[in-house]
Amino acid sequence: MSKRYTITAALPYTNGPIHIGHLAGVYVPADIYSRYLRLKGNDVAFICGSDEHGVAIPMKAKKEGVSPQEIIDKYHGIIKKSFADFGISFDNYSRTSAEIHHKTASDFFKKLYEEGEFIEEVTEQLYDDEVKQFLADRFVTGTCPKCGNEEAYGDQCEKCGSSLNATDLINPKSTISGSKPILKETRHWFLPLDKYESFLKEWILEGHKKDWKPNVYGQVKSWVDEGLKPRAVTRDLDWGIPVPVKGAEGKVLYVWFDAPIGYISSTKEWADREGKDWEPYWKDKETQLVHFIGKDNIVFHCIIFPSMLKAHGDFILPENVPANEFLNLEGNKLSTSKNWAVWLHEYLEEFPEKQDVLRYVLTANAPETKDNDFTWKDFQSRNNNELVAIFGNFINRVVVLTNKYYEGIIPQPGDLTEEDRKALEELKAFPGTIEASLNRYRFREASQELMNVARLGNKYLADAEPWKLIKTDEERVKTIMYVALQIASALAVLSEPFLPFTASKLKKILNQENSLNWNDVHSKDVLIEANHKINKSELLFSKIEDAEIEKQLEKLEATKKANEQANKELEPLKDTISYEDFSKLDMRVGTIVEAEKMPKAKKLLVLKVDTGLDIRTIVSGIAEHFKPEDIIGKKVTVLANLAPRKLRGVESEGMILMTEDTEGKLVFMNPDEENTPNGATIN
Ligand code: B3M
Ligand code: ZN
Repeated sequence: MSKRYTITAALPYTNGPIHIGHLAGVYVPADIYSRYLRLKGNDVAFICGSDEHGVAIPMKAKKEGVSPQEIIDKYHGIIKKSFADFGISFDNYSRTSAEIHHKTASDFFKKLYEEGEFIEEVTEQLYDDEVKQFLADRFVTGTCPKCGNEEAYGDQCEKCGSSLNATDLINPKSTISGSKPILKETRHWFLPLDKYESFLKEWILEGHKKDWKPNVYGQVKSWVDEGLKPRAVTRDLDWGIPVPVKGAEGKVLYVWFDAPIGYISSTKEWADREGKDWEPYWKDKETQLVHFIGKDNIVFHCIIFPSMLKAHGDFILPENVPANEFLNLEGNKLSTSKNWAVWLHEYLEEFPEKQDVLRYVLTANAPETKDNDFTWKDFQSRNNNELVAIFGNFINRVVVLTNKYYEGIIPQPGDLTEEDRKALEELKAFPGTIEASLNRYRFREASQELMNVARLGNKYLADAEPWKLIKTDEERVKTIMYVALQIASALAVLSEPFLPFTASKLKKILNQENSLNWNDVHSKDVLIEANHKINKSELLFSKIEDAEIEKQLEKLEATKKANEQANKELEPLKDTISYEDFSKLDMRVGTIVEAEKMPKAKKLLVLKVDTGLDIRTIVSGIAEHFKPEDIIGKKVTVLANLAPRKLRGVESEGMILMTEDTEGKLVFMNPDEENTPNGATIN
């Protein structure tokens, strides 16, 4: 029976591009689910958009020295393109800066305001007196009162997932000026979450004990058990949706108030465009609403947004919120600021047309029940040993043999043997098996069941050995190839949610582009008919070589080094000296005129340096960083009155001044090449 579904995927903040963690945690599973539901003939609205409000945006703008509008335009474009490139099949991808969203969110607030659902209160909030600004959310960090994490934000601790008020933080610190905030009075509107405790208990804790994921259920339970507090839904900020109430000038809606309403506005935008009615997707009790999110968003989707929906009264509540845990990369937490990530736009440059490989690996290893690790080795081996060796190999054999024996025309089968029947029966069971996993949001399991369809095909062919039989029993081979082609055709349908690019290629190869849906694989005896002509073989997957993986690992290694360098503690300041002390140093501009390696010393070069006063010998420990021939002619700074000393028997008469770059490589403190003559002093 066809049902109506509204599937939402968390709205990404437009303060940076997206990486594999986003894809694995939210967008790939949401996409698999939506594609699967459509293939089952359901009515699906798969909804997303950019989250363009909140403190994250002006903060990023400040960092890049541009306006918030430029930031959201830039990243909205990049993110939207990444989703399209990876085949994330949103029915609509909107943005919260859209007019329709401002109006929808504003109306939502007004209704709650008019119905007296908010508490209006003047309270003391954190204020940065240096920059004259109230501090909330990411404008303030401090120690989490629940878990002790010293980098908790003013609205949430990302370590323990707690939802916080800025004033809960211990030792708060402004992220704008670094100063310690003072308390200052300001008027705000609060949603009294405590009023919704019994509703949440009944709806989630009693109603969804069995069907919600334990991580989601557990988080909700611990918050509700601790007792909920009123939560401010407005902010003193100049970026966001203005609070639509008299006397609220200069205030905007809290980003987590407006963002989830973005799901509704995006649905409206889609319906307007498609000539549909948006309301059943959000108001009809028969509609199944499912939110795909990461674990740090659980409180907002399971407590705050449902309380808002409940207060409003017109809307349905989510049927499920299958939040995922986090993905790590090579053992470390993914991090935008540390550049510890595989960025989607970069991946596609390095692995063009391998979107499905990444989709598959992220699904097969999805962080469903615990945090998981993405490694490039695993990526390579899943590609080479599963996609190439199992899926690709089966299809290739079937297609090549059909072309070779029958010029691509599917042969008429003879009587089916016991083995044939068994294989076809097993095949018919797969939609049900995969479905059972998908319906429980077990995408890893589902992806392995899909691979089992290809395994079934490989085993069938390996047992039947048509390539041998062709010499002795041509009639039997016709039946074998016919059966194998049924399996190939089923794969083209069942793989579509997981590997959409591959499925479409495969359908082209089978010359079967728009015919079958999910249930047909179970109910039809014939998926692809005798006498139908298929096309030539094309490679679905290709092997990934060690060198490609090495390259990725080296890239990460370089990132790690750069981070270490950036984090390196600066050397503490030395004791104060007088000007007299300083004036004792005789530093001069010089030019390296000769350079050679010191025999049997790895680190030392013997240099001849023209100091303007003389040409002298200086032994310098830079041999691991420079080749002698590359530095001849180089302008350098020389400490010329350093007492001479012998190094490996060579008297060194001075010192070349050096520093280190961000990667730890030595660099010369070299003066302007052209306009500083040798012998010029440095004061
Ligand atoms: N913008 C995503 C995040 O926490 C946040 C989701 C909003 S969903 C309504 O990165
Ligand atoms: Zn915490």
